[in-house]
Amino acid sequence: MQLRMKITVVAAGAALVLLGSAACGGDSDSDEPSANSPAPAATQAAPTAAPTEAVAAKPSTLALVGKDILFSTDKLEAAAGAVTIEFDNQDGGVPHNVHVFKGTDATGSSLAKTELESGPIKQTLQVEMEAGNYFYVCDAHPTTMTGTISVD
Ligand SMILES: [Cu+2]
Repeated sequence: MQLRMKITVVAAGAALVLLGSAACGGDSDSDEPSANSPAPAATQAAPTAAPTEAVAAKPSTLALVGKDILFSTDKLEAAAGAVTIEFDNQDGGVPHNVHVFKGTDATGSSLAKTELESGPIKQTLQVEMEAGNYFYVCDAHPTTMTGTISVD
């Protein structure tokens, strides 16, 4: 019983001290050269960069350019699912299209194609693709304008 009373008294005293310092802290604080104190951040070590490289997600939209009677690439990669091929035929007066087949050549089943149209023109082709390999070709230039799409 006595101990508890003593603790209560000490606590009350501490509260008074806190109140007193708060009351006195008003104007005198402005004289402190707090702006000159060193910034603690300067001494902190730079965080080490995580060495793990994030695996880039395969795109679902593929850009393909037709120029000088060539495709801009003969290898594309896409994520399985709905794939959009944005074909930009930059050859003025030259007809191109994009024709997609299952497999690695035009002997597979035809999945989708754009119409043969003279450039400059932009065409969009949407194809539902499961994981696997696909082949694309321009029907007007099947010997020079071909490529494969790897989907997973
Ligand atoms: Cu072509």
